[in-house]
Amino acid sequence: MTFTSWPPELAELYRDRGLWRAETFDDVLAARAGDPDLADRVAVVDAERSLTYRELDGRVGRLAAAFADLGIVPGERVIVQLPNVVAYVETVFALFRARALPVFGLPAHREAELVGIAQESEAVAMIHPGVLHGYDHAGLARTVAEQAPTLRHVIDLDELAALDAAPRDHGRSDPSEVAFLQLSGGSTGTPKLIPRTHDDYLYSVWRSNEVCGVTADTVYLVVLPASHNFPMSSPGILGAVYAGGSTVLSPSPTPSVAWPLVERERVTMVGLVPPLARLWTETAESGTEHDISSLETIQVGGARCPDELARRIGPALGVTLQQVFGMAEGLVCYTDLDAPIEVVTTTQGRPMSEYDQIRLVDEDGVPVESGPGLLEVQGPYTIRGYWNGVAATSFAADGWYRTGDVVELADGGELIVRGRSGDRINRGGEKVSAEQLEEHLLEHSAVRDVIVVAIDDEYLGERTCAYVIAADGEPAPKLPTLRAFARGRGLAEWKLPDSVVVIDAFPETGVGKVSRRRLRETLAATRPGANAVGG
Ligand code: OOB
Repeated sequence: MTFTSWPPELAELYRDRGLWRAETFDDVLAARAGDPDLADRVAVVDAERSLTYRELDGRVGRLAAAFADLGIVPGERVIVQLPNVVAYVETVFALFRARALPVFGLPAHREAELVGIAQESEAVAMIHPGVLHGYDHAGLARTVAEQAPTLRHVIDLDELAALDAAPRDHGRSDPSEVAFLQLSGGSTGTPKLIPRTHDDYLYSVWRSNEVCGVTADTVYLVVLPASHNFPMSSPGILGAVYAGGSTVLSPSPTPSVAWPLVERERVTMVGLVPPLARLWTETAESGTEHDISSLETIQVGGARCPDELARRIGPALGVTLQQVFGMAEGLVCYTDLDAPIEVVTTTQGRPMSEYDQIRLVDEDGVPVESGPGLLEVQGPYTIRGYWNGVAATSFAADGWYRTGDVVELADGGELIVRGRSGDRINRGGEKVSAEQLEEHLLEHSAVRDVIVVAIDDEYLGERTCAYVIAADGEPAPKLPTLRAFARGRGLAEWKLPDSVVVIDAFPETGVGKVSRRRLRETLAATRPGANAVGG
């Protein structure tokens, strides 16, 4: 187990200033359940079940004991690949109580992602949905277990519901230790696991609550996959728990499913990615029968929200818009709830902590006075290294995290995200590694070479386009063929290519050695309009 801690002088500063409060996630739940004002309030609810803080705490105690009975010991890793249901929250807190480390998988992950995650984390168990949207996760879990020798238990939702044992004392986690592993958005071949400690993550949670106005009266709706950092902690599920508010979990983000829940639970706050914000806005603009008037704040983040869309969200949905620019590695920026409309609609907000330190540099790491420049950051909730020290080049020599995002600073100190360097494509908030997709497509017999680039998309912001050189004597591969092939190699659905262009040769990049990155940049610069690129 390796995790890179903060330099001692910074850790001391963060503790001295009361940012790191030496609390654990389990302390927080136990304290809310033990608070007579909160114990009987709703903690978490989905379409079918609802639990108060007292009930959640009780279930967490029994489930934690059952995990211990399975032989899961403190420090061991457990992949949680569950949809947005109450059992998700029970499981995560039960693992915290048993002092095991949740590894946050997504229901959309398939063999390629899960095998990598299981191997890299040396997970001992995986908790999965069983059958979800007609997909057999049990079969997938077995396939993963065959390739990940550490995986001793695979548990589906039904088996999870049946787990029950007498609560007991599991001891207390060290708040400065790793609490869980989050996943990095744009992983290359090796999955990058993000170790987050109780101290640093809980700081990001309670500070988010301050900036976002979360209280015990907040009803937070989760429509994005719950494991994403955004609905998890910005301020998300954990923010709601920290404040003693309620979390509502929706199985789908579409208005037809989510809005009845908004109406029934009197939801006040939700986090959306831009494509969903557009869908919600357009649905509201054309009129709805659902009463969504309880909504106060809509947060939009995960990808750049177009200014034009940002201007429509507040009026259409009768809410305050808050832009969120964050990353699972740490730094989260918010626009203030009372910021001028111009700031809210054209910037991605300010770092939430006065202890966040940011700098802009050029490609060589040399500081640039004014932007745009590559954003680097260090602070009280930004990691200093990935799990097992992989991808060390993502960190500067002095330990600052190199985000890869190109940003500019507005007059008020807000960040404006202009783009990204590197090979990561942001497909409506879900990140695709061009390099990873290329590696898979290159295995196809009809592909001699391939470069994957982002092309603009009105709805998603960006989508993927694979420029393919066909292998000699093979027919030019078509889009459905390559999508089926990539799916068959176990890639998650959102990573499959959106379009394919067959070309005879890649453009000259002007460098002696062919650089794939330069090729990607050249192709992206000459990319045809989205409509011109068909399958
Ligand atoms: C969030 O986290 P990740 O780890 O899935 O992705 C982080 C990356 C950022 O480096 C940036 O490239 C992009 O996603 N991003 C945005 C953005 N928010 C995230 N790009 C432009 N505008 C935005 N508002 O996506 C995430 C984590 C916590 C809170 C919110 C989002």
